[in-house]
Amino acid sequence: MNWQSLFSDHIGTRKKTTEKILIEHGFNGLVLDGGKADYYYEDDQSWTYRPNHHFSHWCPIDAPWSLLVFLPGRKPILLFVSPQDYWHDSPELGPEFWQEEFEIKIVGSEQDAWAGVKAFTKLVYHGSRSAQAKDLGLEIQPANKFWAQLNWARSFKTPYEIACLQDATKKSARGHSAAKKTFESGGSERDIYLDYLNATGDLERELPYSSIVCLDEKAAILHYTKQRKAPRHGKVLLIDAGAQTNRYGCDITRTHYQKDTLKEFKDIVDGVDQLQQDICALAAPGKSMVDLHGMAHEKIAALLVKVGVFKGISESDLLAKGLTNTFFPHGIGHMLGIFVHDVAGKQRNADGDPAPTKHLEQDPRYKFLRSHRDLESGNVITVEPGVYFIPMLLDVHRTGATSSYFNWTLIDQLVRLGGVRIEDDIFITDKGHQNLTRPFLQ
Ligand SMILES: [Mn+2]
Repeated sequence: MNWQSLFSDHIGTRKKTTEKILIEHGFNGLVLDGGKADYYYEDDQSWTYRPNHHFSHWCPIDAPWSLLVFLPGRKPILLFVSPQDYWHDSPELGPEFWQEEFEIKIVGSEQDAWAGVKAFTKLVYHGSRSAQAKDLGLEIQPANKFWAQLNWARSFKTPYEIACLQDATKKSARGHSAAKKTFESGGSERDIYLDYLNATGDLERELPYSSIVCLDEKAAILHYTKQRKAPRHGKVLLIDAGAQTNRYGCDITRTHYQKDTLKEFKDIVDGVDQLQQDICALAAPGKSMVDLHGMAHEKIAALLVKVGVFKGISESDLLAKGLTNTFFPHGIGHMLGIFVHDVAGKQRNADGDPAPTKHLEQDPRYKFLRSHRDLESGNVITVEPGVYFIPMLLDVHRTGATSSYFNWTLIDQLVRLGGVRIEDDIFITDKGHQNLTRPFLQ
């Protein structure tokens, strides 16, 4: 992998795109804040640092308190804060592949970094230290369109960004394989998670998002993050865990079962795995996230009828009555990149006009769909259908007009097994798509 040339092209694209946006809005330059290394309230212990997202789009390292200044026609300037301090290790510039693209100025303090932007005028600032930025005369509230345009640019990935996601996926795939083994040998959620981390070689603070490791009924809690020490010997494992490279994170979910798990549940896991791949196969320019989401509901309706969760009702009636929402209450996927739920998912265009599908936010089936975008070459999305047995959502149907369609005897057994989700990351290309996950993890 030639990171240096990939990164050089990536920065070339950033400069070109950003220059155009700055000129359109009458700014001379952009200041991206590396982010704060903040403390817990009244404590001398700090939060896990994470750089600001637009900073990470330009610069792959952790650089608390640092500032990146881009002035069109020049190399971007990195005012890198590296204080003299024998209590803490100072931030480091890290790998060399990116450094040639910047004019790097090492400064001793936050104040010195701010002083480094004083000489310039008409700069726009992105970051959370708006008071300091305002004092220096930086613009902190440009037109909404300005941020929309920067965010939109994030959804067209460069080859460098794809290489980062692939590298992250390789690590995460090692973790997922280890997690499966630990589950099969009867490990607890905690055992499984520690083995996941160990196999990736990364620390928890280096992961892109809080890992979801669920045995059995906990798989029905969409964002369950307890990682219990007990019980062991689960019948089902749902693990949603990623890894990062240069601050780009993959987002992968797998669901595994033991040989003696209830047959209907195993059929649902295999069925979701199949329909997930069928939906991935449709991902291409010209399709939209709304299409893929609708398709998932249709396929889930068919699966639930086939397995016998529903009885005496056709697939089309199931959909018409909104009954698949009970079992698949989230969206088919989202934009992926620096944020796990990346920016611009609901933009229709670069200027940030809302998608014409905005009305779908009122429709229970589409309410939690995080992106309504028409897919274009360069986008990276997740495809993550699921089927869950969530007591809170099922209980609504125990009485009333629709109750007789539900096979409660079976459902009560399935509730103990939680749910299923299968998630891959998909890169949309001119010709269709490339699955970024499956080459490394089945
Ligand atoms: Mn996801």
